[in-house]
Amino acid sequence: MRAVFTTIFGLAFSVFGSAQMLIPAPSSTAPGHQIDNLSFTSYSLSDKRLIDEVDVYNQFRTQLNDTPLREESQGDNRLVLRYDADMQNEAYRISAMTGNSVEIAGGESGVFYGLMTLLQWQYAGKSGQISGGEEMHDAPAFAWRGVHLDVSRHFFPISFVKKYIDVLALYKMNTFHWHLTDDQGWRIEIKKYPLLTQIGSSRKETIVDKNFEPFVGDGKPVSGFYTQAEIKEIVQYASQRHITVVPEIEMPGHAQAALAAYPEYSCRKTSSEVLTKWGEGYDVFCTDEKSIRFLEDILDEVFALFPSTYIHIGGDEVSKKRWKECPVCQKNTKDHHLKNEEELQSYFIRQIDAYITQKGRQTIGWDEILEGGLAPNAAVMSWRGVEGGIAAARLKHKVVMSPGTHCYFDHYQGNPHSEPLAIGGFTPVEKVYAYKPIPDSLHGEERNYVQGAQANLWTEYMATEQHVEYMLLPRLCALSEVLWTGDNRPGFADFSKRLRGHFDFLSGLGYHYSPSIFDVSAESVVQMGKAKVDLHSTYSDGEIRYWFVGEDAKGMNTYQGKPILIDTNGILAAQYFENDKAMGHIFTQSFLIHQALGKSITSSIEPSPYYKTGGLPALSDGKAGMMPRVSSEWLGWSGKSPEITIDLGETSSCHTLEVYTLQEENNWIYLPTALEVQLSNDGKKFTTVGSLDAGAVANAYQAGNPLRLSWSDRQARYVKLKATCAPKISEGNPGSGEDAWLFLSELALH
Ligand code: TNX
Repeated sequence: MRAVFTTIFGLAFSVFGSAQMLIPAPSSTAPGHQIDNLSFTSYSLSDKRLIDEVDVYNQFRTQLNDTPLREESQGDNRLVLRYDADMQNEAYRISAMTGNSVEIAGGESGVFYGLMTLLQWQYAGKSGQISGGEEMHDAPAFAWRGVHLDVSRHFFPISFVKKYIDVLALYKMNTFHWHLTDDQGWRIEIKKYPLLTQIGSSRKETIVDKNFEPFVGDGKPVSGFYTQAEIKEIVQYASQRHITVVPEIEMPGHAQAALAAYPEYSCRKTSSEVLTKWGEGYDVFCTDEKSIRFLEDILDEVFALFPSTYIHIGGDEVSKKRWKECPVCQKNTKDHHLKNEEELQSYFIRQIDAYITQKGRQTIGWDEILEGGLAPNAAVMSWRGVEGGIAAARLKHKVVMSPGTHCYFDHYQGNPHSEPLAIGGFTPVEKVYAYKPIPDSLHGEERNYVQGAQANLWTEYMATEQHVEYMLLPRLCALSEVLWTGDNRPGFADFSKRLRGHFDFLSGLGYHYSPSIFDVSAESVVQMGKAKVDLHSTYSDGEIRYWFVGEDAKGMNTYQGKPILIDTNGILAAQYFENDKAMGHIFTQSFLIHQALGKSITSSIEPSPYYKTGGLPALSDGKAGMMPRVSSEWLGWSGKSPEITIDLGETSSCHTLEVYTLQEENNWIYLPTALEVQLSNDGKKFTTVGSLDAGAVANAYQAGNPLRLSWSDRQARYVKLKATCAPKISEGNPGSGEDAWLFLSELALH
């Protein structure tokens, strides 16, 4: 009966129409015995231990308002589960049997994954019940299929941690990285050091949005931690779902909550407070013996709670400020012939690594642990890009990839103008799907060191459970296919079709998700003084509707696939609809129609390569930067004052230049300290017609609105703007001593 297996590309899916719904896509299927429907009433087990698997499966059935299966050793419509000793741990096979019964055979974890497949097969289809007709053979591409959760920045109760683990299991992830400690809160009970939670788990308030300077707090004290009993419960819960919980205890940095409780393990021995704003504190663990022993004691309790081989010890973003001033740390540096604080960090981590190794476990840390020399047994989690991972693999150390570019689920997943506030970045589901965990620059043996990848959910900007789910889903689905199906995955177009059935499936299970995949995107070009806009949506079953904000009389139009012509200032809005139901967020883009639209622009100084998407033409493309800032809409100059010239191509009359600029001092972006407009007919001799000094700029600036320079009507072919960048950032401000940035998005001439 076992026919020739085909890879996912050559499947006869259309014949049976079942595996279409599965995420991650199975590695191979072959036509099998046909069954008429997948509505089982009973199960039978070849091994008593499999009852754990059935319990989880039944729990999902109950949540989906279906009745749990009961045990029955014979009969039709039966689910037969058995271990197959010849199969790899995570592999499974599903085959149809006579009498509408189905058998799942698999390795130790494989049977469970087979059940998760079956569950999707039964409930993630559009119409509920689907008939199956394939024999499926499935196994993962990668061993580390991870998702992390930061419970320090915002605390989440164990009920939510369980719900989170459930959805990881549904998508066959096998590692839950629990970020339990950080500057903003210590969340794990340690019996030997009760103050860690008595003091370290509470902070007096939390920063509101991004109000760093001046600081705005919400004035609300918060606290929360997990007792050891609760932690055991979670470890057990995860294990029943074939998920390993990897605990993270941050050291030597990100330790301010711990040091608020036990300042004797800091360099200055003075008490600091649990941090109330995001970012990292200066207070880190001292490198003295006493502090190392303290951490070893903590690790002893961690070993007892978590059976995981890997223990994550953080190691990221360690401020070296205190170590530089600390006599003990400086003595350590000298005594151990260390060159600098990076080597001192390595000295610290090596001792912890030795302890973890001695206890039969393995260290994993963020890629900073490479600095100053990698500890002998440590694995590396590469987050600052993939370079750390590449370096570690070349040193023959195991690696988990988690680069910010593809794996940071705290980044925006749609247009920031319509998404809830996030830390920044842009990581839509399509980008996650495109991720390749093994970098091309690794060859042969080196490639085997890459264990897999992991999504990170840092919760600075996720205060609620719903918001965490929104950031996780559906990006989790994409990452699960990257890691499970690997290079055999069938592509984003196919994935996005399968994903459709999962939205209702996830809602049915009570999860929130981001609908950003339904959002409309736009591309525009300028032609003959007008903007021509094309709209696009991922799905095409429904239609895109568009309208102009504030012009209700025009009402909604259905986009017909032909460019929309815009010849007056306005805000274009668009949204994707299916059966009259709005699906994604509303897309908006403000268009400015003016005399310099599409005209050639030159600058005495090119914008910085970091902020020049679209290049100088972006200054005359009709698109003003909107709030919050999206990098692609702005050009930036660092510490430089450009002279920008617009060539209108012919002499024409003008009277106003509107300059779209930006003030975001937290991000080192300052208003220009002077603006001057000059006109010319020949491009050589320029006459000044308007200017604003620093005071006038500051007075006139309103976020989202332009600065206006006007003069009485003049004929000119060339219009020059001289923009003076602010001086170096002054003391006491973020980025003090660094060059200030000047940002421009549009120069609108009238
Ligand atoms: C960097 S990723 C951090 C975290 C922050 C995160 C925000 C890493 C190892 N450290 O402390 O929460 O950026 O994206």
